[in-house]
Amino acid sequence: MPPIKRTKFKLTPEQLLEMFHWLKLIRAFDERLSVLVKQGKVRSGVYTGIGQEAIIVGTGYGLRSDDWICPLHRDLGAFLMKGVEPRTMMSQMFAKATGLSKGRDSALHSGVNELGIFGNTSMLGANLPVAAGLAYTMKMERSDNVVVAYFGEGASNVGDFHEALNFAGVQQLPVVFICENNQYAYSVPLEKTMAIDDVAIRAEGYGFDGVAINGNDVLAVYQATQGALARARSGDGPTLIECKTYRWHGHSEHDKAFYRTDEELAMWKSRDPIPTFTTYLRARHVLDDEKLKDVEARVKQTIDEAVDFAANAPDPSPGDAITDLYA
Ligand SMILES: Cc1ncc(C[n+]2csc(CCOP(=O)(O)OP(=O)(O)O)c2C)c(N)n1
Repeated sequence: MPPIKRTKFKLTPEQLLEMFHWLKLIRAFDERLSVLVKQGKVRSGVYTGIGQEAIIVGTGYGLRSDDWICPLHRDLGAFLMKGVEPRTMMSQMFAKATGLSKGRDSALHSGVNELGIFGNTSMLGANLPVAAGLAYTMKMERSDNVVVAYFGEGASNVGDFHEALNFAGVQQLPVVFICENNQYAYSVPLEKTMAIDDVAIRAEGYGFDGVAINGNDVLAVYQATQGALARARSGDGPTLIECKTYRWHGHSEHDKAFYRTDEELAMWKSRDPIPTFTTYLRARHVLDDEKLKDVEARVKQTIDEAVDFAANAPDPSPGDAITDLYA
């Protein structure tokens, strides 16, 4: 048998194709949601991450099932990668009884303990001290699990971010902080919220490494994450990875994003992570027309099935409103 060709990160052609499938699936999930919002089918605010998928795939690929993630509002793809079925995620967005929180929240605050997904709250950055706390537990239990915590550059300006990084640095916690720097915090551009160019340099103030990378390059994100995970697992503490990217849609689907220019959007669309990776895979003979068609057909089938399932799923029953309470 000929030797398996691998990338320098030891990814086989099958694994590269799997990453490609994830990119396409997460893009398609968000794109369909965007349409469904306009059709009035979604009972939640929708904050798509279209254009930012390489960050979710590059960080999520290769995470262990007993690692934890702390996602924020724009990270629905991270739920999928960590094992939530697309039909369950779609049900969640439709606020159906088959969703994660059984139709009892505005869709964005659920977690799944069994899958290692910590539900976030609406307060920006509040997931980061929680991530540090989770990582502290892992350290106390002497496990080699890691927490991956996501946040936007806007969230890096709130106090919680700084407290979390400080604690993680002091305690050398197994946590990887992933900044999705998409250039805007709602309508506010980066230069109006920070006097520095790179969020990554904030890590230095807390005694650990920060690196700024191209967040639209899935392999660059994967490589940086793998290094950070290895350090965290071996007790060498946290890392901050700032992924430079751009969100194509408004802050949420109800935001027309008039605060930015068409030229700026076009420039970032030319850096779309999916065609870039497609070209790479074709050049390495990992992807051809037939395989591309196959991936696209599977993605469409998955999304169609998820929407069908969610649309036909039962609504929550009023009697369930007070079940699953802790007190
Ligand atoms: C503490 C706090 N302040 C303000 C808000 C309102 N808010 C929600 S999302 C958002 C912008 C977030 O920007 P960023 O952190 O860069 O993430 P992005 O949405 O760009 O992914 C703001 C200001 C909030 N939810 N919490």
